[in-house]
Amino acid sequence: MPKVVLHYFPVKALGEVVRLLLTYGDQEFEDHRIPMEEWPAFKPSTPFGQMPVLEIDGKKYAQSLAIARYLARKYGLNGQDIEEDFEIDQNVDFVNDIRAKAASVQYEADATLKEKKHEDYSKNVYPVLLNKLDEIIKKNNGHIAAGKLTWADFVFAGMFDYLKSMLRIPDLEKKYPSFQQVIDSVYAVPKLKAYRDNAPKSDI
Ligand SMILES: N[C@@H](CCC(=O)N[C@@H](CS)C(=O)NCC(=O)O)C(=O)O
Repeated sequence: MPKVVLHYFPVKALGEVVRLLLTYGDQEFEDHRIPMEEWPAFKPSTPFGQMPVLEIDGKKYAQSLAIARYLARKYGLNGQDIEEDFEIDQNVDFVNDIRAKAASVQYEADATLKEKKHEDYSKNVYPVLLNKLDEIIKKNNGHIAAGKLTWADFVFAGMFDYLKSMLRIPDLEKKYPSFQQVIDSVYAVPKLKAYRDNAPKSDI
């Protein structure tokens, strides 16, 4: 077996999808959780100055979605043809757009502007995006794409708590039961449920 290390912060956020996919693929890995204080020293060794970074026998793989797509191909969680692959990529990009919108508020340095932006997006932006996602999932049998379990569901399940926290909607899955369906479809896989039950707890 290759030596596999996942470098990420001690949270789920953008790293969890990689942890979930490695677990799904029965790949043993070192879950290297780097505390914020140690990050400045580690940062220059990463390909883009960011994490997650997956290291396989010393080769570094960066960008969470590229890593997820790569592992999905290894473990059979991609589409069955280029049409399905396209739909998965498209809908993952949409999920990522929602995350990026919320992150643009979360990481706004000006506190007044941050609150203004949050108010505006909560009223005018998030509902449109979340309703659209709800519609997509309903059309896809409780999945993000292709009407079946794919790596797109892993992306969503992995980042869900992070997304919820940035949107400031703690009961998001109650407002949108379809979102819970996607998460449930991932953790219905026994090894993923076991992974979640034993993973270090984090709010995001
Ligand atoms: N597009 C990148 C974004 C990665 C990213 O934003 N990582 C954040 C943590 S979630 C990070 O490394 N922040 C520390 C920094 O930029 O110094 C991906 O999807 O992997």
